[in-house]
Amino acid sequence: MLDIQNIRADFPILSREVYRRPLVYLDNAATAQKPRCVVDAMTEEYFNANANVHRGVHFLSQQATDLHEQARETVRRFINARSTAEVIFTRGTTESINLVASSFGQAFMAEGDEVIITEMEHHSNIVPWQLLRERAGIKIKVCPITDDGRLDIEALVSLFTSATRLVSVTAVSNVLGTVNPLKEIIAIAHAHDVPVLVDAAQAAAHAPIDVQALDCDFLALSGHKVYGPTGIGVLYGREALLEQMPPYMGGGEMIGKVTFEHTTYNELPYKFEAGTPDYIATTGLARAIDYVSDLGFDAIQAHERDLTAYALRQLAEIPEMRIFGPADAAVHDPVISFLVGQIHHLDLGTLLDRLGIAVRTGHHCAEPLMHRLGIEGTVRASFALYNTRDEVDALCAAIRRVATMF
Ligand code: C6P
Repeated sequence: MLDIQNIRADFPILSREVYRRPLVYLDNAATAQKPRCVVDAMTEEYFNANANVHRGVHFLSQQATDLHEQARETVRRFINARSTAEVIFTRGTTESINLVASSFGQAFMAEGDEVIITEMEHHSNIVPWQLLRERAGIKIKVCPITDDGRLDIEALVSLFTSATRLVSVTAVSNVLGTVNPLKEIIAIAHAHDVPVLVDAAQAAAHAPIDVQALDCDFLALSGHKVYGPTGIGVLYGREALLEQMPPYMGGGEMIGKVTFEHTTYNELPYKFEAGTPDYIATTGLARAIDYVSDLGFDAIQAHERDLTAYALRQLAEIPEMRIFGPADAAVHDPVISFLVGQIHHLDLGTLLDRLGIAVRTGHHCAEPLMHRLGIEGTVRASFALYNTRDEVDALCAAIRRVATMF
């Protein structure tokens, strides 16, 4: 069991007020709040060990490099990659997917080749493939979802052709909360000799990731959604594939030897890490991973599942409530999208904010999914390990109060 009150004390922002009301922060799918230890680790490095990494022979540079590479090892353990060569630091999930679209696309995709994505993808897993389509003439195939917000696996199977080169799928929908059956999807793709990229942006804070057990070929995540700093993310890639892919960006760090005529590239993972990395953020990310790992995913999942099931039940009792996504809490991460009667999502979100409740409104960077659902947007409440049933109650009471105004 998590000791939530103690945990909340680790997150100073949770005790602030907005509009003279206690903050109820339910926008964790957009970004999670940070425990003090993450910010402290970064401050400590800035004040005591700040120097550029991989470049200097001096003491501080060695120390900063050690911290940076230890962080890589922490990430490796967190996702169970075989080697740190498979752990590339990026700015976040968006950059990780762009890296694959660009570099994998250049190495393995030509005109007429196909990538399969799904109807529930975030724009970050749609637009990079459209850019590749413009550049290289690839085709994008879209796996539909069922009416209750799950992937239509039969339809997915029928999308494979001899031209399919990659499946790129989210682990968890940032709108519907749907937890996708990744192992099944990956097994289907591999049966066609097609690699799979997993967008784990919404998954990483809620369940353990094991890239070897999943057998995925690429996996992208963002530090800021796992209680870590902004501006840092990870791309896991299978070494054999990464070896065959060209660099994404050119510059310092990613090179072996440079002449005006020719440049050789650094070994993995540095081949994909041009320029000074955000080594302070990697320290923060490692500390966040330690924090989550110390609490343990068993306890985190038990708490968040309870919260999700409770929230689904309580919300469903509100008159004219429409919840999108699976009703089954077992395949539902703590992300709940809803609409109430004819109230516009923006109005509802704005009035909830005035009552101290932070939720997200709009299309959630998933416009094609909104089209599929036949709506413009939703209100989205998303929970983290520090949220409580009392906060769910506060949300429901506030929704009821707003509904009476309309
Ligand atoms: N979703 C949300 O409020 P970045 O911005 O690179 O850290 O993550 C992009 C991203 C990719 N995939 C999924 C499934 C996501 O949910 C996100 C980020 C946030 O839903 C911000 S739009």
